[in-house]
Amino acid sequence: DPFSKDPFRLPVFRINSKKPFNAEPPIELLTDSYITPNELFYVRNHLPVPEIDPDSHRISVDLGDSSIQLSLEDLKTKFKPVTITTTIQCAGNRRQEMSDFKTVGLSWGPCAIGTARWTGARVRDILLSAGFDPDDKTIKHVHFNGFDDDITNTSYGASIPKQKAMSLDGDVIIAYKMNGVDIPRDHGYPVRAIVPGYVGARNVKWLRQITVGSDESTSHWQMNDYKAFSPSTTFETANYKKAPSIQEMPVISAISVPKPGSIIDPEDGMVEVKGYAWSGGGRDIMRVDVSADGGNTWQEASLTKDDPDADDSAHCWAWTLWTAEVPVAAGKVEIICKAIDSANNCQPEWIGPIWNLRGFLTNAWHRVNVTVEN
Ligand code: MTE
Ligand code: MO
Repeated sequence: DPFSKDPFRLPVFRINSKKPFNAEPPIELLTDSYITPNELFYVRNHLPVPEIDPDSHRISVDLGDSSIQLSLEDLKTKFKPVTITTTIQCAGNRRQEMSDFKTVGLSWGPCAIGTARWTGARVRDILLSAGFDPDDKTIKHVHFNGFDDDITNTSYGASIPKQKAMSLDGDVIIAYKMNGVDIPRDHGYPVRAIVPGYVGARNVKWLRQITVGSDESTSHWQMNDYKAFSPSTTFETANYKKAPSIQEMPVISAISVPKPGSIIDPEDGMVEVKGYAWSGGGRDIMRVDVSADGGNTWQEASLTKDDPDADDSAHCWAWTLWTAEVPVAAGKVEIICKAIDSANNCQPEWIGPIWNLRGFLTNAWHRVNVTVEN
């Protein structure tokens, strides 16, 4: 069993797949704290968790005509450490809502998302120290390869635009700490790429190699996965070559309290609703609206954000937690939330127009059905 060396996980996880391990924390715990505890951070593995000896592990930076090997010690001592607080979200978060229709993929609820403080070295600094010429116009992508292999000995890999990797405030780092401690094995021990504001899939765990190229990574996960299609595209007509890779993520929000199916005893006709909101690309959340009457009236939520002095970033990479007091009538009630980001992007009302056969990027208004007592 190639998965026999996988680490221990908390039993509270909602497991979507055991081998490889894919699990999300329960919704009622997700927004309990601004920073997601490491042991509650969702796990999305495509392959067995590799066993890596931190002393002998080397990250190979291959630039075609030159190459350097970095030990963990090199990474920690030769580059200025930076700490970046970012939310990471899987492209399949909330896929379950699309599965009324035909989709392929793990049936994620709304908790394939989490926020952590990551400490590491900037990819920009690493590439420059390896002799990379940022003005080389032939290079357009930076590739990351992991240490986790499949049966054909191909490892997990992904790439991001050079622009993002080399930008001073793109905050792409090779992290060796997650919330101040060694990164847990499930999350990439000893080192992983952190690509803030981008889809989870580019945050390559168990990093063993950084390369550059004129094209995107040829990895299966860059070429034939993590691409969205029109609602009318079928498995027969899906053209993966033509479809662009998902990179920056759209605006999303979700309700964490109350839980679907709850029976609520309101206080003075009001119910407290909580949740998260996030947008990709470093965009902040400007507003969250909550309704319990089908969208006739909306309450503005109060927002909790990251401490702006906590790290070196000029952007808002991390989520906003929110709370709203919403008037409710007795009976069956649907509570709805929607967020607006700093580019005034809003969420679509329902999943119909954004449905895609892979079930990616579910960011429609989030709806929770409850019963309100008299
Ligand atoms: N990196 C490697 N090496 N192998 C993987 O399977 N999964 C990716 C990404 N990096 C993956 C990986 C996907 S799809 C996501 S959503 C995130 O890691 C999940 O990170 P987490 O498990 O720390 O939450
Ligand atoms: Mo993912």
